[in-house]
Amino acid sequence: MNYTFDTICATATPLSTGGIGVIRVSGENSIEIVQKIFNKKIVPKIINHGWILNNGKKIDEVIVLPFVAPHSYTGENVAEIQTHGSPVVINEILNLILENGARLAQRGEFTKRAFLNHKIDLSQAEAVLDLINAKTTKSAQGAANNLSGALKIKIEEIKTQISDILGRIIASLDFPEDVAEVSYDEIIEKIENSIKNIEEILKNARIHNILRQGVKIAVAGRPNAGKSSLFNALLNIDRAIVTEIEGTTRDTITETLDLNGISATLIDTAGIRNESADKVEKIGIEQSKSAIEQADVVLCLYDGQVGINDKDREIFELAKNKKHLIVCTKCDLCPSISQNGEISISSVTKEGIEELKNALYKEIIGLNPTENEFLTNQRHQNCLKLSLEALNNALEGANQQELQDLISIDLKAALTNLGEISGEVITDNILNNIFENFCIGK
Ligand SMILES: Nc1nc2c(ncn2[C@@H]2O[C@H](COP(=O)(O)OP(=O)(O)O)[C@@H](O)[C@H]2O)c(=O)[nH]1
Ligand SMILES: [Mg+2]
Repeated sequence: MNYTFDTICATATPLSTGGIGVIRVSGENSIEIVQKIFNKKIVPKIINHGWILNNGKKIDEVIVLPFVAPHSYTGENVAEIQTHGSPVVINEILNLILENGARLAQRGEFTKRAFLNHKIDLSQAEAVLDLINAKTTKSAQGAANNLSGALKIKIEEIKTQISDILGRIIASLDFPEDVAEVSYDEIIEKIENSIKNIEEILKNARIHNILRQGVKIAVAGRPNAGKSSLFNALLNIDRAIVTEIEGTTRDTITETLDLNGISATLIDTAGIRNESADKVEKIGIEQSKSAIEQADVVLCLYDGQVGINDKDREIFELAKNKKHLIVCTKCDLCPSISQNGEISISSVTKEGIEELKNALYKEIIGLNPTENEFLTNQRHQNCLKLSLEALNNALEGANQQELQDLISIDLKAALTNLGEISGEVITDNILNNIFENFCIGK
């Protein structure tokens, strides 16, 4: 692939008022270009303090950090300018840099160059994006691990296992006189081992998808069951939504909470006012229906003072095809009601709220996440699954003592698919897809 590395620039900080603004310039001429608008000689490897000038007019007092290739984020010459955090100043300096020969960077172009210049592999480039977008500490941690190369190292390990056996098969086929045929037992053992390793990474894929994307939790139940009160108790805020504002047209309200590392969006139904009791029940069911439809997990609430009746069952029925928990509310008013291991809570005394959070976590994740430091995204998972498929074909062939020539074809396919994760085997299309999700300036 041919890439032209002209000089690009962008603001690395949001274009809004702040303490400082950072402008990044990368490419062969980056330092020269910045030199043209800086009032002192830029010395590499030190912090350069001075003024940005426009035709002799002082624009801002700044710090210029020059990085000489290959010792920079992108692997190219880079000049970073720290300005005062004014959008007007940042824009003016950016325009000066553009006038002097740079062009505006595309989304993710700095990180893309870091990848193309072999500073990082593709899984690390994606980790940069994941880290920026992480919603909880846990997903940030996973991204940071990948950034430091955890996934890359693991994939390399599996690739080495496969390459070893593939290399020996090919050698014995090419030089039958000198190299002994590899035994089928050994081929089977090595393939099984690689399969096990890939399955291990994929095992937590669902959990990682949840960590990455978050979950939606509906709070469903009859009017007065205590939904809004629980919503507030879970969020730990005192927002006056227990009684809804009259005339509101939205039928659901959402807020996000960090549920032991999962980004969970809670969905509550809006309050109903000025309606007859019958109509209130009917609207309540409709609203619960709409909240449940949007959710991945449903909390089915009933008023502990009343117990479960047919109207509750009607609502619970709506959630039967989703993950759900039955929750008995207002337990401060009726401590003895809890039945069948259901969770009893009180939004007033906060009794049972922590238990509910733990139960929710378990319900969402299915089991406690094993210590698996590899955060995989959909693209990695697809590559891993394709590789697994090829390995399973190879294993079947080996079990049937097929010609080793044929087995080697599947092993090569398995390697190619793994190579896509790190970006060894990569097309422009895949690259563009990945970097389009970045922000400008990263
Ligand atoms: N004592 C007590 N009252 C509660 C509790 N949860 C809700 N309530 C009361 O029950 C009524 C209905 O609660 P609300 O959360 O608005 O129910 P929603 O219609 O399901 O949203 C309100 O008067 C709340 O103050 C609780 O845990 N303990
Ligand atoms: Mg309510």
